[in-house]
Amino acid sequence: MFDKNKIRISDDCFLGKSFVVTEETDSTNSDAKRNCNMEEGTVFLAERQTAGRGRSGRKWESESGLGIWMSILLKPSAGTENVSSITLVAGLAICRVFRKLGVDAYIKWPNDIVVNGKKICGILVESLISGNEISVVAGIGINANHSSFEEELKDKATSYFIEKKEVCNREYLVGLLLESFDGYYRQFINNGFGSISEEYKKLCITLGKRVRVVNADSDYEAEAVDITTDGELIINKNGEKIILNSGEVSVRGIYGYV
Ligand code: BT5
Repeated sequence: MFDKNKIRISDDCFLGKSFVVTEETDSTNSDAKRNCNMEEGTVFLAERQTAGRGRSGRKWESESGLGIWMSILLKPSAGTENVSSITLVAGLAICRVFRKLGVDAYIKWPNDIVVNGKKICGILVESLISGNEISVVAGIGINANHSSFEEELKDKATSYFIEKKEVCNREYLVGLLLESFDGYYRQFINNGFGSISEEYKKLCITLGKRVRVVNADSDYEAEAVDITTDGELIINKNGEKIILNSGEVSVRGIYGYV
């Protein structure tokens, strides 16, 4: 079982002031939403999610004991229009931690971390408003110690264990993630996404790629060319410049998953 007492974070890290760890839950994002009256920075972790969620109602496979299924409760005072950038802030923070540990990670805009063309981590940011307070839940799913995946995921998912060929110390990784997220999140709150967008772009594997853009009422190919200072993706569709907000679309690779 995940041991919260083994998580090491510095005193000035405002994330992870308290932890709620459960053996089984439907979704840690739902746990965080149900407990949005708790203090900012509370972290919800579960060994197993029975209804782990991806974006747009997709399912997130959350096998018992093998992953880091975690949600962080945030209470930004910034307007709701900034909420979608938090997905990107989390992605950058996570990508940096993997790289620090020697895992060759990149960000697939907006919410995936990929290694060798496969997904090691997905991020689901959700928000809710109660009274005049906005709560944002940053849900992070990391495949830590999977040695294989079921048929449906085996071509597009990977894990820390598969990539590094060593067991992932999940408590250690959670500590690093919270420290990293804390730093980038503060920068974002104080100076906006523009202050970290150049760093994001360097690690964004989507840029320069031909992508398929899929949303509720369209499906087309385009070239991913840039990221705005608000974290939107700029694409070129046959000479037409289109700006995509992360909440609206799914961007897929033409040749494989990335
Ligand atoms: C995501 O959605 O990638 C967001 C995943 C967020 C999961 C965390 S876990 C803690 C918190 N609690 C929750 O309930 N959720 C968050 P999306 O981009 O829509 O990707 C979903 C797709 O990823 C699925 O349709 C599968 O193809 C694939 N997938 C599902 N489980 C996966 C896994 N464990 N590893 C890699 N890919 C997976």
